Amino acid sequence: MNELRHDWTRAEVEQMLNRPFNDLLFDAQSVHREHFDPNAVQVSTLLSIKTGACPEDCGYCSQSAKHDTELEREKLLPLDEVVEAAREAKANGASRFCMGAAWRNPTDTNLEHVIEMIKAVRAEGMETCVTLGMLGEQQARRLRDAGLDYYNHNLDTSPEFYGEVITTRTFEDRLETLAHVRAAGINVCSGGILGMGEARGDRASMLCELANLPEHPQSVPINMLVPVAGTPLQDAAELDPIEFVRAIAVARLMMPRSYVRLSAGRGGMSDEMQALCFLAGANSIFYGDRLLTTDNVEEHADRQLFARLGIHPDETPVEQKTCCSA
Ligand code: SAM
Ligand code: DTB
Ligand code: SF4
Repeated sequence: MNELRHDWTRAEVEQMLNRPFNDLLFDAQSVHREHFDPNAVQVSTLLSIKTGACPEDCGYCSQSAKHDTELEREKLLPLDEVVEAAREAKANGASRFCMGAAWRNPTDTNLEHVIEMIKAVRAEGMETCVTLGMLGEQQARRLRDAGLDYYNHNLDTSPEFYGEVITTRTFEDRLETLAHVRAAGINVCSGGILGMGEARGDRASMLCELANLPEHPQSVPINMLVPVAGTPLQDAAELDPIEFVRAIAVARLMMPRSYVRLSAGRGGMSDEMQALCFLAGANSIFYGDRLLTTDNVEEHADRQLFARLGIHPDETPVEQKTCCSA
């Protein structure tokens, strides 16, 4: 199980998801400890730098202009507010600062502003990640030249289920953006959302797509749907937590050297479920009271959870995580 594979079939991944839970978790934890400190969790903090009024129609999202949510739109934040938020995140123990903008894609002028933010946040001694929507080849290179560490762009779900959730851009569009990011030499952060009404086979298929990319994404965020009132998915049936843990374990087995992030949706998870996710190989979280537009777990609760589990924040510098491993 040590080799990095890029030739998974949906059927074999489904079989992995179907395994007896104890066998699956044992193997995932064993593989996890071959590659990582089992008690270290990477800590990232999110900031929405441009909020709402997005032209895309992603069925889960509070920020789509096509859904009638209560969200207040906000223009691109001024640089000083971003730097202040990054300083606070660092003081609270985060090592990576992730900035998200509700765009279909950034204009070149947008990109100029974001580049200023990336440089300023890096100057504070933090790793940087941005998620700005679709990206052209040249734009990816400009971000690389600015020193960007990670670009987040999720596949979100399986190619088969995708059309049920998003119609304004295709699964292939997403693969193309990821190719541009990879070609520029920026670390890829890509994962998806579970609990949108997809079948187990769709979870298998999404994991297959992620692991069969030419390089495994260095960071794989697995979000549990945060149901937002006014979105088409507001009433989606809750996913069995055990199914979610299974998907984390299989992600760990398929992408043994990637950081698997227990992402949005932790607010709806018990401490015990999160502990199972860490046991299954999750080793990154979003920390801070807010995600982009919705509430996250409160910081004091996360500190308590880390203390109860004997987990410490991961401090590996980005240089040691980049390239060559995937
Ligand atoms: N607009 C950019 C884009 O879509 O590429 C970046 C921001 S978008 C909010 C980033 C990711 O957050 C989405 O791809 C999705 O996976 C996740 N996300 C958004 N809303 C969510 C929700 N309600 N629950 C869980 N995950 C969510
Ligand atoms: C990711 O996979 N999850 C983060 C980040 N990448 C940008 C976003 C989660 C958003 C949750 C809903 C919200 O707060 O708007
Ligand atoms: Fe826009 Fe991103 Fe939300 Fe989709 S997920 S509606 S692209 S902000």
